[in-house]
Amino acid sequence: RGEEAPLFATNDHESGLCPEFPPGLVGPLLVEFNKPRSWNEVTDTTSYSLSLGGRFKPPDCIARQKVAIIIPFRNREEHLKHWLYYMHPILKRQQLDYGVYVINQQGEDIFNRAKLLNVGYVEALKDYDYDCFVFSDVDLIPTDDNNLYKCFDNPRHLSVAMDKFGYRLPYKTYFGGVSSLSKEQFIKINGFPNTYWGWGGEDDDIYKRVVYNGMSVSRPDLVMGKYKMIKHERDLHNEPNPVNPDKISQTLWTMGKDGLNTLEYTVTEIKKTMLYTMITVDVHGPL
Ligand code: UD2
Ligand code: MN
Repeated sequence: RGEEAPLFATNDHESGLCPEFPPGLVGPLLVEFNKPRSWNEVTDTTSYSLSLGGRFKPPDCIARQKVAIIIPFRNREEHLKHWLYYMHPILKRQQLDYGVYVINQQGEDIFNRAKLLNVGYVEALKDYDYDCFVFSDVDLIPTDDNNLYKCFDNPRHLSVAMDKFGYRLPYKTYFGGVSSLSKEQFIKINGFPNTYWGWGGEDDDIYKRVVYNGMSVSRPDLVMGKYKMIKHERDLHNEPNPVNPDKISQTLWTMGKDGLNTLEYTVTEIKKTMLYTMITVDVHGPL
C-alpha cells in the first residue's frame, strides 16, 4: 500500500468508485487455527452486512471489480468455518463486490480440484455478472489484508509465501493455493484442465496455460503475500496420481481440448446461507 492512499476518502468524487487503495485495510493480521470454531461464532462475527449466498457490496462506493471466490471442497467443514471467519472481514475491508462459492464434490470418487474450479466459474456466472474469479483452497488464509482478492493485468498467484514452505515460493513456477484470473484471462486459457484426478499437477498445468497463451504471472511481494495453511493429512480419495506428472509435459497440446469447452458435470444441490453458496456437483468421475 503506497503513501498516496487517501486516509479518509471512501469514494472517488466523480465516479463514485471505491478508491484504488481501500482505506480500511489494517495490514498484518493475527491468524490461528488451534481451536475449532462453531457455526454460531462464525455467523455472529461475519454475517453483518452480508446477503444471502455470502454476497457483499461496499455500502458507500461502487466496487471496482465483481469478484467470485471459488473454493474446491469436500468434507472440510472445520476448515470452511475458519476460512469464512477470517475471509469475510478481510474481503469487506477490501471493498469488493463479491460472492463466495463452495463447490462441493459429491460422492466418494477420486477428487478433482481443477474441474471443481471450472464448475465454480460457470455456476457463479449464472448467478451474477462477475468479471473476476479468485480460486482458493479452503485451508489458506492470508496474514496481510493488503493482498487484494481481485484481478490484475495478468493472471495472479496470491499465495506466494506460505508457512508450510518457509514463507517463500517452493519453486519459481509454483501456482498452487490461491490465484485470480479475470473472465477474459480465464477464457483465453480455456479454463483449467478437467482431467487431473487426485492430488497434484493441476496447478502446474494451469501455470503453463497462462504462459503458453502469452501472459505472465503477477504476484504480490513476500511480505504482503504471506499465508497460513491449516495443518492437515492428505484426504481419503485424493491420493497423488502417478499419471499427473506425465500429463504436465503435454499441456501445450491438450489445453485446447481439455477445459471450459469440454466441461461436463451435474449439479445436484444449490444451498445458500448468509455466509456462502454451496453447489454440490457430480463431476462424472473417471472410468
Ligand atoms: C496443494 C496446493 C493446492 C493443489 C494441491 C494439489 C498448497 C497450499 N496448495 O495443496 O492448490 O495444487 O496441492 O492438488 O500447496 N479438498 C477438499 N477435500 C478433499 C481434498 C481436497 O476440500 O478431500 C480441497 C480443499 O480446498 C483443499 C484443496 O482441495 O485445500 C487442495 O487439497 P489439499 O489441501 O489436500 O492439498 P495440498 O495442501 O497439498
Ligand atoms: Mn492444503
